[in-house]
Amino acid sequence: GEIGEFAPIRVHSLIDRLDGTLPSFSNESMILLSKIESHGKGILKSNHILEDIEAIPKDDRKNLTDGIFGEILRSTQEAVVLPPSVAFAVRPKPGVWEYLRVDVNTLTVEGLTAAEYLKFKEEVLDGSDKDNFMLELDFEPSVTNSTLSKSIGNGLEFLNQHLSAKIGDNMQPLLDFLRVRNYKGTRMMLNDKVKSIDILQSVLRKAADYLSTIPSDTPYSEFDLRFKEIGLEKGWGDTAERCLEMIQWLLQLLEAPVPSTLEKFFGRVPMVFNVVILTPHGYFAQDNVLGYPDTGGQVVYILDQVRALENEMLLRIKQQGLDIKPQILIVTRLLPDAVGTTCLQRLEKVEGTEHSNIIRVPFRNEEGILRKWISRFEVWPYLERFTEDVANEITGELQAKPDLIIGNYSDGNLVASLLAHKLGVTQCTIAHALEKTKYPDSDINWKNFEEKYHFSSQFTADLYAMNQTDFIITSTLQEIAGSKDSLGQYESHMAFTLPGLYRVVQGIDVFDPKFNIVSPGADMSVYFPYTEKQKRLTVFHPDIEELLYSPTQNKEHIGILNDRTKPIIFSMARLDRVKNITGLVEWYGKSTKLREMVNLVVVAGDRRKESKDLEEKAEMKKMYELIETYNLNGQFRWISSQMNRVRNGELYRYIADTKGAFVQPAFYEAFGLTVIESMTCGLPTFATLYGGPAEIIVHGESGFHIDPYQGDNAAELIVGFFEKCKKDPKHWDRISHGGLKRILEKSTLKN
Ligand code: UDP
Ligand code: LCN
Repeated sequence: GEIGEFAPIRVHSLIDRLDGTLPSFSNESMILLSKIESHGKGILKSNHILEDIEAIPKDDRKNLTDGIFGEILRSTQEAVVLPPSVAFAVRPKPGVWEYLRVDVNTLTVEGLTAAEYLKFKEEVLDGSDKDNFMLELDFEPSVTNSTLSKSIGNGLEFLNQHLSAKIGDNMQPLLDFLRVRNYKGTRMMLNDKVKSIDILQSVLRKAADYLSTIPSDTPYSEFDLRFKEIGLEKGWGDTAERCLEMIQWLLQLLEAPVPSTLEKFFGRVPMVFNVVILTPHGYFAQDNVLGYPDTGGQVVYILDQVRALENEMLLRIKQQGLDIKPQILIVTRLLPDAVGTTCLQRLEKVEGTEHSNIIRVPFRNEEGILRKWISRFEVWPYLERFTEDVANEITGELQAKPDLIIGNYSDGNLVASLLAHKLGVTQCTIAHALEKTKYPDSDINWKNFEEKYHFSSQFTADLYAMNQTDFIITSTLQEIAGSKDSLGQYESHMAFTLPGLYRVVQGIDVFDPKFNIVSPGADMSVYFPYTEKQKRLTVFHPDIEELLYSPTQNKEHIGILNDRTKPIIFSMARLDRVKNITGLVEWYGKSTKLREMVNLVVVAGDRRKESKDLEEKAEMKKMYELIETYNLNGQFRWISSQMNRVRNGELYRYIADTKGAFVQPAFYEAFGLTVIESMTCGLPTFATLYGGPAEIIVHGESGFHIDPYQGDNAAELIVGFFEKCKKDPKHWDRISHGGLKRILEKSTLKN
């Protein structure tokens, strides 16, 4: 009865099929279970389990893998061993998880809730203090979600269906919504004459009748007064044709709310004029910052997005017949000590826009303004006060409340959440990279990471923001729910534990319609194919040749390329550990064949000045050691970070002229703009199979996937490619074309 309704519901499709009974275990299953148990107390990853399966003689293995238990094992992500029990975290498909525990002595099986599984996991973690009263977090999804895999990341579509079902016959909320449309107090859409649904309907009919009698291109100004008289205000369209269209959609909606009409109608209702975009950390500027420790793709993404957004807003405002100047503010921190960049200026206009600015607000604490740069992992203590300061600054600047607040990365999303909550404004979240997925086991080992990375703060901020926000934009599907074989970045927040701190039993639902995928492209005026001869920026060639080949070694470049006729393999990234640039240098150093066939050039880190970033420092040291160990001079060039994007575009194309390739060797890449850039320039690309590139590239067609944990194989793959190109130069062209084709098909963010 009543209690049952509140008891946790256990839906264990796989486990139900196991039936909790012994007979479902074959002999082989038992052998395997004992084997897994024999590893002793601890956590096993899927590859360990696969190794255990492979150790079973081939013929016996078949019995094992054919059955339901085999099915479970194949989708097991993790097993927790605490003899005599073994618990399995099973992922039958992306975003769907089941947990079960087997007692190896009695061979009983029980299904577990996420909470029970996590508790069991906490027990095996050595040194973790047993906590019977640990905080448990459970975020219920916002609406009942679809569980169809194909609906992941198509939230808008789902919401339109949901909304049209919800509207049903009750049109009052729709009327209320339209009646309050205004810009700084000036009414739009409807005026006070429209008091009820009936009146609305008759006004719309009147307007439609009138509009169908006049030429479709009649400008709004010619019937402005007539509209006002019957109860309609500006905002329906700039011509008779567009007004009529919108009025007819609304008439249809009043009859019956069809999802597609709803989408068209709401797509046109003027709502967003002032946008605030938050990106607090780092160096955020338009010049001289790219390639610094925390200054990479996010900056490029936001600047491209702002230009595209402003264009779109201007177009829509005009087409709705409105005379309003939109405003976009990018809010970042002001860095008083950032000499040589604009990061010490309060206000900076975004190039190529009319109404978009960067506004900078300093980080403060009791002691005053924080003058120096600090790593993004250190910003947490400053963000609440920053939010207050930002609230004041933007109200002053906009003279209005923003209509939309967009957060970027964990810190920006936290500030956006606080601000949107405070001001009652719609919020959008963009993660760029969720660090939890980048650092393996950063949840269960959070204490080890804490001093350097403060993940307890960051993961908490992420969880809060992803649940607080109205919608989330991601670059790929994998970012949300991964793929058949890999975990999604958001998905990894569904259920996890930070032992001793809190346990998350329902962190996010990847089927939540708040997720929408918008894949960014590269700015095609900067990154275009090497074949577009007439557009090529040959003025940069002397500079680029100096960069690549000059015999001088200085703070800008070190290492000399002896043989200029060889193709170049190229990489460019911030010098983070996770980017694994030193890994690539090592693979190259070790591979005699690769060294014979190609030169290696990397742009990474800034040797022009002393680094303040721990990871960058360590990577630099490693790089110098590798140059020595493998005696790389003559075949390898290491170039300091390159901040001129336009010239970088030509650099990718110059590398393509050498018939070279781009290699992105990261241990994990959240999305990977350099991959997009190189493919857009027609440069064949090898990129990590962990993260975004797995989805961007179709292996063997539009580039290649490499496994950063298997350097020798990656080197072999690259050697194989260049050998094939030597025999058949068309092979290079095929991959080059394939990459470009893929980009043109996939990206939605175009300028
Ligand atoms: N970049 C650059 N100069 C450098 C290093 C990087 O211009 O020295 C640019 C690169 O072209 C790309 C961005 O910074 O546009 C890096 O984005 P990506 O998504 O590859 O990685 P992130 O740095 O965001 O992790
Ligand atoms: C941050 C990253 O690490 C990259 O993978 C993305 O491409 C970039 O942000 C832009 O979203």
